[in-house]
Amino acid sequence: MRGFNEKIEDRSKKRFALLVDPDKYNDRSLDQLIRHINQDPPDLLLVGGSILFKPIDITITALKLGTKLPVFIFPGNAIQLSDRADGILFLSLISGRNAEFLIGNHVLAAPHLNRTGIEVIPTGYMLIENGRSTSVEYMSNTRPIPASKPEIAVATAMAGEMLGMKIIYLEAGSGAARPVGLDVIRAIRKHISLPLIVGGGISSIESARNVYEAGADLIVVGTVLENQPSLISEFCALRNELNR
Ligand code: 1GP
Repeated sequence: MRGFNEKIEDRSKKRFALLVDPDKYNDRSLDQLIRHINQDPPDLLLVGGSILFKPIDITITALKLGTKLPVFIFPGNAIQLSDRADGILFLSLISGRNAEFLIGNHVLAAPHLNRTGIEVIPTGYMLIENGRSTSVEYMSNTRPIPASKPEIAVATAMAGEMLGMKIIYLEAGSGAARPVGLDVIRAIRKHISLPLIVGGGISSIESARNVYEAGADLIVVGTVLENQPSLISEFCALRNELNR
């Protein structure tokens, strides 16, 4: 499936991705999630997390069998690989200065990805400060970009675009108290032409609307749907409304 890249490059539409952290679901809750997904489908499914106790293969297989959506790996590190996925967001943590997350994990993963042939999407991944420490920050041993310095975020996103990234992903951190600041999203939107993904801390329809209106092409929602999967249809309704 080569769908995701074409879809995401079509910036005329707003999109909604659901992030599934395999550790947060058991067989029963995953079945329930799949039922909600099929009632009102998001545009794609992402699977991964900063640290995982369960192999991602099992969750990816269940999502592939239970839904018709593209499933992409959202890897926390180079061991989160699976040939059952349609593709992978090949995240380079360009907001940080840790070579392992800029290129080291990619070198480890490249032979495996080459063998499996799944779609690889070069993604400039930027962690934006959010008032408290996040799993990404700790696990990647990097510092986020200060929320009060949109100019640093803009320059980082510009550099990502110049380096050939296909997407920029602005991350507040999973379960963040609030999403990436709207001023940061707006400033980046003004200066780059790549598709913009925004995730972390989007926990209400209102915050999703604000993030879309600030310039996000695709929003990623995970944590809030773990306990309230029925909200999927509300996020879909918002996306549909904005695409009308
Ligand atoms: C995390 O951006 C994703 O990497 C989603 O965040 O779990 O807070 O929705 P939430």
